[in-house]
Amino acid sequence: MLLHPQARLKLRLLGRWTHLSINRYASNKDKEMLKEMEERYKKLAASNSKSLLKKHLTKKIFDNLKTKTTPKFNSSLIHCISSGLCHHDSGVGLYAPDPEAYKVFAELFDPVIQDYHKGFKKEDKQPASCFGKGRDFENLDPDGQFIVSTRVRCGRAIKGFPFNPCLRENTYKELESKICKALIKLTGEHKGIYMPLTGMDQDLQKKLIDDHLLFKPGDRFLDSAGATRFWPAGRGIFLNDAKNFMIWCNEEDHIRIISMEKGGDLGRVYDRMAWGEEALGKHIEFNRDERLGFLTFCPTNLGTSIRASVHIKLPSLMDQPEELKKLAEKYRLQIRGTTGEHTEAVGGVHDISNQRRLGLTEYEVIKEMHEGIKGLIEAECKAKGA
Ligand code: ADP
Ligand code: DAR
Repeated sequence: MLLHPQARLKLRLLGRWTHLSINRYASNKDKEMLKEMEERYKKLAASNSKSLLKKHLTKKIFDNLKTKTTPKFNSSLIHCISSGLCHHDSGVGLYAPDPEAYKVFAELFDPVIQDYHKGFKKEDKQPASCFGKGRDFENLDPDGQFIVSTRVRCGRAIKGFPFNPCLRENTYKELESKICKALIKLTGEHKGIYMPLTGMDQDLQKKLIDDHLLFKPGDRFLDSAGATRFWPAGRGIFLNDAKNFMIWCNEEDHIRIISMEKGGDLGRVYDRMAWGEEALGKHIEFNRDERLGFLTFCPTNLGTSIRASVHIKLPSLMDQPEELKKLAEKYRLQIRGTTGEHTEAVGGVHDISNQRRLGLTEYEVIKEMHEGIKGLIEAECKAKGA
């Protein structure tokens, strides 16, 4: 049975997630792999994909980068673009296999970063962290008319470690062990328990996912990016006693720090995440770049790496998709479905969050999202009254 080309490529690329180097391209196998990457690139270039990879990976840049590798982890271009080559419906289609990739493949990363983060140019620099105070952000929906729940998360990488395509089973477990040693030191409202995915009861895993607490397995974009190998080794979730603070271990990033609760109290949810990040940072050295801020696997999460979202019902606005799209652009908001990225809304509940994470302080990111949601609620009330 002939494998579908995409599956064949994925198996070949994933099957060979060894560290390719320039001289290894000299071997026949790697010449064949380079040829296959070029064929897949041509298909993407000829497709009607709307991904940022397609938009910014010109033939000139492709030829300049196709045999480059990163010095410490020997990552190559295929490690960066495999997901976008496999999935033309990607929004971005590009990941960094290790921290150095942002410099070695800057010719591709910089235009994608500038586009996604709405103008962060290659000469720009992430401002110093400034979390501010959550109390500055009042609850936008104290009567609970629109906002079902609020969530604020950030991603963190542990200094010295590469990202998914370069991780082996033992390094996933080493990362998990480092993270767990820090988690047991959390106190107060952040105190809780760590549950590894390995051996987790399937009903418990489904409940945690259904309650939006735990990540879903098998994301096809992450799979093709080499981010699901050795699953579920080294993956897990830390949950505090009140079930409103979570830490994800080795999903897409080494660490995701998440605060979430019913209702619209953004300030309280934000403070809980910020204090959790500060507490964890006392025991783990996060990887923060001078120019790009906190480094992450995906360039969309660089800088503050903060995504602040509401699950919200805006029935009148949802009936005017063009108006909603214009407002989302005006307020720099991203609209996702109920169960996260690349999903549809269920029961009229959308996940709406800030788009920009880089080029702003943490406080400014939350302020931008807070003002955006406020604007959407005002527009909804106007549309309802119309
Ligand atoms: P992220 O990249 O921030 O983790 P995803 O889109 O992958 O975001 O969503 C992860 C999970 O978080 C999904 O189950 C999604 O439904 C849930 N989620 C996101 N925002 C909210 C929110 N405001 N309230 C409840 N669940 C949320
Ligand atoms: N699915 C990829 C990722 C885009 C950004 N979201 C992340 N990193 N979870 C895409 O290109 O659509």
